[in-house]
Amino acid sequence: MNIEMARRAVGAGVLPDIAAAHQSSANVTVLLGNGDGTFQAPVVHPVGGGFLLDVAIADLSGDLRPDIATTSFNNRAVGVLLGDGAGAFQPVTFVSTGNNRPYGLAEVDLNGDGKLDIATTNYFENNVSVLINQSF
Ligand SMILES: [Ca+2]
Ligand SMILES: [Ca+2]
Repeated sequence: MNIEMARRAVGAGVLPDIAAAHQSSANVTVLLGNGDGTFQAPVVHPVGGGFLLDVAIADLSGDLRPDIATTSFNNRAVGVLLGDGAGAFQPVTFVSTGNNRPYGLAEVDLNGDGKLDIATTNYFENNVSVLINQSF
C-alpha cells in the first residue's frame, strides 16, 4: 500500500498533526499530535474512488481552519475535506480536474485574490489542471 502524507497542524493549536492518504483503500487518515512526539488514535475519513496519490493541508475555505485536499485519480477530481479547526472534518466534496487523472497537487494563490487555489499534475494526460477557489 502506498501512503502519501502531509504533516501540519489541523487542529487549532500549533501541534503538528498528520494527514495520510491511502492509495488503495481510498481513505484519508488523520492523526492529531499530542505535542510530545506521540499521536492520538487515527480517525479514518473515507473518500472513495481509489488512488489517492497526494494530500495537502491548508485553509481552502478561508475560515482560518485547516482543510485537507487529496488527489483522487480514479474520480478525476480533487477531494476536499473541510476542517472544524479541532481535528474533525466534514465528508469529502469533489472538485473536477476536467476529466484528467490527478497525481500531485499544490495549493497556492494563483490569481492573487487571497484564496488558495489548487494545481494538479495529471498522470496520463501529461498536463496541469488549475482549480480556482470560488468557495468564499
Ligand atoms: Ca478552512
Ligand atoms: Ca486564488
